[in-house]
Amino acid sequence: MAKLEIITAPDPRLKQTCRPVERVDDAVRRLMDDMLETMYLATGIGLAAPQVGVLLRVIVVDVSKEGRESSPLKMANPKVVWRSDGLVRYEEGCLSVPDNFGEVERPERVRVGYLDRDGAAREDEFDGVLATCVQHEIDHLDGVLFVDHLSALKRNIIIRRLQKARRIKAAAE
Ligand code: GNR
Ligand code: NI
Repeated sequence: MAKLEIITAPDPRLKQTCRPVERVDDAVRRLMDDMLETMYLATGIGLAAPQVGVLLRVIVVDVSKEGRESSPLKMANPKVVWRSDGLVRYEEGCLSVPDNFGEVERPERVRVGYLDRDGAAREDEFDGVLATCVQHEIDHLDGVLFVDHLSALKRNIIIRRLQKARRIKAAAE
């Protein structure tokens, strides 16, 4: 497995609609495995392919607590096929929007269709933080970041902070 570089906003690649995986082949399996390693090293609970610059509909998720047995999910072409009427608010962060957080309201439960690491079609229902995380990752595949769910005011504050952080980093190089 290999560690990949995580790209941060504002980057045009994070705003693209990703294309579906045609077949879960060895290259897709390797991408899934590398993404999971990258996510663990960054101590994230999910990661979408565009965050490592690959514009394919692939996500990985593992919300298990540190030290507990891990339960990674690797999905190609994930799609929400059912969402609950009930909504929950959750404080979200994103590895591509470092050091910024905001409360996002999303369906409390979702049912998701996807292809697993063996290319088999599956459907699973998620709740709790897993439901929030899977929806956050699927958003990435359509070029949507959690800041896009915030008010324009909050979004602009975060975008300006990111641009400033980038300027400071560029000046130091
Ligand atoms: O690590 C992450 N934590 C998180 C917290 C609340 C809601 C969503 C997330 S996903 C995020 C990793 C990430 O950026 N995935 O795209
Ligand atoms: Ni994210």
